[in-house]
Amino acid sequence: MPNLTISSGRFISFEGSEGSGKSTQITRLIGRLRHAGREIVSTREPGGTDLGERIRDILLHKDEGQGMCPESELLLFAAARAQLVRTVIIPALQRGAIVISDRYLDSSTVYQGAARNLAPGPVAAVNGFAIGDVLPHLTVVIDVPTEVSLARVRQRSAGQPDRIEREDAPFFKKVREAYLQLGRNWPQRVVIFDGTQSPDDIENKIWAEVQKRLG
Ligand code: T5A
Repeated sequence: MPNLTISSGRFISFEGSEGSGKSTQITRLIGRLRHAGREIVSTREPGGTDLGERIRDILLHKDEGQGMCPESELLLFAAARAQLVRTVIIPALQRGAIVISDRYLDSSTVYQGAARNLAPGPVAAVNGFAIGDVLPHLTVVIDVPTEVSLARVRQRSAGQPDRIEREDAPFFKKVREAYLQLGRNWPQRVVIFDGTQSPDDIENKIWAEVQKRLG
């Protein structure tokens, strides 16, 4: 949990495979929270700062990112995260805002750890160095079968997938399994939602969980 000096705010991260419906649900949750009169800071990973957006470009789109080794990939995601935590997330939590992040440390645990097969110890150490003690109060994982995820991405990317979207189905099956495992390992923080339900149903379930857990 975030430390005492920033405990007045609330921090929610969204996780899940490509196309699982994170952005859709983040937009809906923000609408509900704004209606309730709270300051909302919405951000994404990799990105959310000038530096982070440059790193995002290298990680996902630029030619320089082709052939990147998993270790470099882990460290670049962590560099973007470290900047985001210190310049955006901590100040917002200190103001008492609700921070909503589209992906956070769990993405590195799952993509670079489980799917790229980097050892859990170093991945956790790098994650810890990047975030300090700023853990989300609630992590929403939206789970969809890999075939659904890939079909949605194919439809959206229209033949121009980014570097990670070009990975094969076994890679994304590992991603899905690792998220489900996170839900089993960290039930106090990580809640899994069935992303094959209608957007309205998922929205209502997430809202109920947010109210229950964050008050
Ligand atoms: N990454 C990231 C790492 O490897 N390590 C890290 O540490 C971090 C931080 C980031 C990439 O970087 C990797 C993971 C990723 O590969 P990104 O561009 O930010 O990628 O994209 P994603 O996070 O993958 O998000 P997407 O935009 O692909 O998907 P969303 O946000 O999950 O899905 P959304 O809401 O855009 O919906 C996708 C489509 O599905 C429909 C929507 O209308 C849309 O068309 N949809 C539904 N359809 C039916 N039923 C529902 N319930 C639906 N909900 C949405």
